[in-house]
Amino acid sequence: MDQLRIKDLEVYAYHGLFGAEKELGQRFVLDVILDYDMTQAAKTDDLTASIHYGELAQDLTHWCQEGKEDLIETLAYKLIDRIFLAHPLVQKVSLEVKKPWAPVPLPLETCSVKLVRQKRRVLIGLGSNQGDRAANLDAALAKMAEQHIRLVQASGRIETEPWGGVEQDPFLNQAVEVESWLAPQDLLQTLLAIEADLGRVREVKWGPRVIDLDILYIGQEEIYSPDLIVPHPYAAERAFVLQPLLEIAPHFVDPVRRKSIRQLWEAVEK
Ligand code: PH2
Ligand code: MG
Ligand code: MG
Repeated sequence: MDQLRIKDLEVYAYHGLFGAEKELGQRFVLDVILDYDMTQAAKTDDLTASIHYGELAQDLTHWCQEGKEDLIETLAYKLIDRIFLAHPLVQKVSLEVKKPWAPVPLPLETCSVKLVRQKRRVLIGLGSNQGDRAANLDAALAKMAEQHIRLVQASGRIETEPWGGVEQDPFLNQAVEVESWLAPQDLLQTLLAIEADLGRVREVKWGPRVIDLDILYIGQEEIYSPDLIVPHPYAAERAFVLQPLLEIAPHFVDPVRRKSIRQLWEAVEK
């Protein structure tokens, strides 16, 4: 992908764990690389189709001087967030924050952290079978939008019989495609926090719930970790997942089963 880079922008700011750092301030040096397609700007010679590096440098300077974080990790994370919000065409941000005057009494050149975040397309399954189900799905989508999760497509909502053997009320299910720069674990934690916010308590496995937000697919990525498995391990066995997915992503190919949503839907028990 094409890249815009601002190398070693120096900013005087007040981040640090120690009181003296927050009072006296020190030098911070930013090395930022933005990935986005520059074809349109190059062919039209039009800056509005690209990003003005002078303005970006000004913005980074202001954003860096706005707060006082303990950690350069926090500073980098917040700066990346600001960049993605300000420039929707950016697909990936790599940001190194260096602190050459870090309070370490040893002969080093600089201490730094580098964070890299990229936008991903994610398919999420929503379900509710307690309370006002439609209002619960609405509230979950509204909260996702507040949390760096941009809605791209939404299926209609369908009423489904409970799957999994627990006797309970019928569900309202939906699937959405979203775009987010949150790393997969961060996205999972964000969705779990939204579930908790909406009053979900975890009692019975596969039991009744106010809201359930499941990561079904993250592009073609495969993740096997103790708290997150992607693609969702039961996606292919659940008509209540596949039917709404069929509406928004019929040709999406499950990277593990190597079948399209349409093929999975045709094979699932209904
Ligand atoms: N979710 C479950 C268990 N069973 N059945 C339906 N119909 N819809 C669901 O969303 C659902 C379920 C666990 O997440
Ligand atoms: Mg679920
Ligand atoms: Mg779940």
